[in-house]
Amino acid sequence: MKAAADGFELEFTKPVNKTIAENTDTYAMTSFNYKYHFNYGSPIVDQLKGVVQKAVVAADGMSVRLTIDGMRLGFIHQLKAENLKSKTEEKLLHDTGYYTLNEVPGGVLKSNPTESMANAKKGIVQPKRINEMPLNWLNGVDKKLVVGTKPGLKYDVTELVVDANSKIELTFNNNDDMLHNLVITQRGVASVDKVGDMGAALGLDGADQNYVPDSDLVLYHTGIVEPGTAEKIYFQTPSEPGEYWIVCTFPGHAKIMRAKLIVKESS
Ligand SMILES: [Cu+2]
Repeated sequence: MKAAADGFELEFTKPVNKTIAENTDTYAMTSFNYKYHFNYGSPIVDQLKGVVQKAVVAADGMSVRLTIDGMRLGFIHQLKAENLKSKTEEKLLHDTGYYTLNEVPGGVLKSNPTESMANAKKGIVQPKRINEMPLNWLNGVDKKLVVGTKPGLKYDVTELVVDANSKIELTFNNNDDMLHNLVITQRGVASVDKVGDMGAALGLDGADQNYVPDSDLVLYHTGIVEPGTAEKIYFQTPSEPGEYWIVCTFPGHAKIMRAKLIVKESS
């Protein structure tokens, strides 16, 4: 794995299957950093997905040149190619590569920013919206939850029960014909009331931040989910058991559109 100004070049020991290698969906790139430098096992922070725009296979099939949006200097880049095979149908011995990008050939990084990076530049950073499973969840998720919507400003659940400190994948399906989001708030009904009020105060100017107020009372959230679409978020449940809330902070919805998230002492 070698860095280029706008992507990576992958070299192989055997010619690759051209059809698979030319498909950009074969590759997944994520960049991240560690919270504390040089400390193995330190938490991963600032994880961001890149977008593979182009994959060009060399004539001899021994290398692939990827053009990728979202590369970042100073970050560790993880590149996965789980389904890549050789011409003779063998899988890769190591399907994941890591590269710390401190500099690029030519000196100037030419990788285009992704949409989330462009938003970050505009000052909209929403670190509590985590759409990719954190790389350090080595054993995957503890529980998968699915929440849908119903006409009349309703989620299709009134109550969800989870263990404290568990790793959750939550899929929010908006089957309704209106815009909605899903915000998890701090313990207690006073917290959800306050977050609702703050969301309402953002008014229609809140679109850039998905109508989610910037507050410690917000634990995790999705973006605004369009009718007929879905969004997945990942979060670790609080360590303190109790009644937390799920609320839609789209203007006018917060008073009615709620569900309870009951956190139990972990078993
Ligand atoms: Cu709503």
